[in-house]
Amino acid sequence: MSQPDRTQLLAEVQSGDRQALARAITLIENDPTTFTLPKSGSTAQIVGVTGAPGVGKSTTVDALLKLLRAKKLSIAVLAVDPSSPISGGALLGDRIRLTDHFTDSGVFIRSLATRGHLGGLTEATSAVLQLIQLANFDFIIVETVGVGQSEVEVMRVVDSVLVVLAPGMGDGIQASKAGLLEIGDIYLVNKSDREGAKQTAQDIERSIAMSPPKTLGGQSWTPPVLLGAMHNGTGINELMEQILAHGKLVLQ
Ligand SMILES: Nc1nc2c(ncn2[C@@H]2O[C@H](COP(=O)(O)OP(=O)(O)OP(=O)(O)O)[C@@H](O)[C@H]2O)c(=O)[nH]1
Ligand SMILES: [Mg+2]
Repeated sequence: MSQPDRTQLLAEVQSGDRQALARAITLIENDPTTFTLPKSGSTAQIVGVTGAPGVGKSTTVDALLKLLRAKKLSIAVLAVDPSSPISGGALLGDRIRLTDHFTDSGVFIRSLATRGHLGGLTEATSAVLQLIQLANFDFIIVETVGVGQSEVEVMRVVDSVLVVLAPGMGDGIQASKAGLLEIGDIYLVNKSDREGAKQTAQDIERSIAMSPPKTLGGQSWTPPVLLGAMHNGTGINELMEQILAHGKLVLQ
C-alpha cells in the first residue's frame, strides 16, 4: 500500500469509518509497523479483561457492553488470541455470543490474532490500540483468550486490568502462578451463584493483601475483589463503578 493510500485510510478511520478501521487492523496484524500513527488525544479508557478459560470473560464484556450502550457510549472490543492463526476461528464462540451488538454502530468488535512470538503479540496489540484510539470510541475493551505469559504481557498496554476468576477454576495459587495477582487492578470472582465463590474471593484478597498497594496519580489503590454473576448481570454496576474509579486515577 502506498503512503498516500495509508494516509487516506487513516483519515477514514478518524472520520469514524468502521470498514476502514477493520481494514487498517488487518494491515497491522500482518505488519505492526504499517502505519506511523499520529497522537490521538483520545481519552478513552482501555480496559483489559483476562483470566483462565471459561471463567466468564466474554460474558463480562457482554454485560459491560450492555451497560455502556445504555449510557449511549461507544465501545470497541478487541479480543486478543495469541494462539490462533490470523484466519483462525478460535473466537467464534465469542463472536456468536456478542452478535446482539453486530448491528449496533456504537460497537466495534474485532479479534486479533498473530502468528508471532510474545513480543509480536504485544506489539501488534499496542499498534492496534493506538489505531482504535484514533477512531474516537468512548471506551475500549481488550479481552485475552486463556492465560499465559503472552496475556500478561498484553495487559501491560491497557489502562486498567480486570482479572476474572471463578470458583474452583481460579483459586489463589493458580492465579498467582499465572502471574495474574501482580497485574490486576480489579478482581472479579464471577459465577457467584456457584459454591465456593466467597472462598475464592477471600483467597484472592489474602493474596493481594501481601503485595504493596499500587500508587496511582499520587493516590494509593488497593485492587478491589468483587463478586458477581455476569450471566445475569449481578454485580455489574459495582464492577463498572470500580472500573471508572480506576480510570479516573490512571487517566488523570
Ligand atoms: N453459572 C454461571 N455461569 C456463567 C456465569 N458467567 C458466565 N457463565 C457461563 O460460563 C461459560 C463460559 O463463559 P465465557 O464468558 O465464554 O467465558 P470466557 O472466560 O470468555 O471463556 P474463554 O473465552 O473460552 O476463555 C458460559 O457457558 C457462560 O454462560 C455466571 O455468573 N454464572
Ligand atoms: Mg471468551
